[in-house]
Amino acid sequence: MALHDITQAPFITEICEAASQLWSYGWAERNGGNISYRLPSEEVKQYLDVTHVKRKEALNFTIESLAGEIFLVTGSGKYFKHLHRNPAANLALIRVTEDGQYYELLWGLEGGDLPTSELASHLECHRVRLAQDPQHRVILHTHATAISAMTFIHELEDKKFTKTLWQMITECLVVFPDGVAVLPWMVAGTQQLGKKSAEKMKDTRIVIWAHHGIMGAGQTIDDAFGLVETAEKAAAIYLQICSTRQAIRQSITDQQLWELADAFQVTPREGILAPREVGHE
Ligand code: 2HA
Ligand code: ZN
Repeated sequence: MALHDITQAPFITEICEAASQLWSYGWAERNGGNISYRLPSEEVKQYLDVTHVKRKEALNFTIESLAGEIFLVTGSGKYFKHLHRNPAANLALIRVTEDGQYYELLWGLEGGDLPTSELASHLECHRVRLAQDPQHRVILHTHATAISAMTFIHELEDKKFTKTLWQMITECLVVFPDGVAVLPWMVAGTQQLGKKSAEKMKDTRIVIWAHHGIMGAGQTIDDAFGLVETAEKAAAIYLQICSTRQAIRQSITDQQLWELADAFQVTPREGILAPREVGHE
């Protein structure tokens, strides 16, 4: 079977478009941010001889449950604003080996560079999200401005942070009823950050890294991006309210959030809203 031109593959176009958008939002300064996209091997086979391995590198951790999985990932040190100009230099298609200790480079990184510095976080989060949702495909990390700013003034506690976001715009509870998780500051690119993020991703698809950025998980790039955009919008509103130095006079009440959850048939993460008022069941 003749192979199609991989640079025209929808998965390449999608990741390049997302990177350009993240940059245009101001959330991907310099080489900030990284994306990984799990691809079924049948899809990749239309563009590539997947038996041909360009190089094999140690992961420095073991992740057996992802054995054989193929990921399209952004390269370490690569600028999102330039990704679309040369996908073969800026992206990598990697496959986790059967023992879960190495990755095989199938395509990309033509300059000899490495996959994203946050590979440990990405793979750990994929492992956890996949266990929750077999349709899971994407982990997206970006330096979302308002969310990062909010981590300087808001308590870094999952439930409180979630509730504040839910109260900012109606959309939040509907888009992320599972809430957000927040991690204290940690060194970027470490396995510790990966492990802690993955622990949080058992219960939520959004993990905020204090004074750094945000991670979103989704079934598609749009899905992960949409989560991040929605949380970021709410954070921007929160900051604008704070900057007025006025006391909040009214906001969406817990009872109203329950009504919203009913209307959109979502289940708010437990322990965040006060119990429903009697008579409003
Ligand atoms: O530079 O965003 O977290 C890439 C990053 C590291
Ligand atoms: Zn980052």
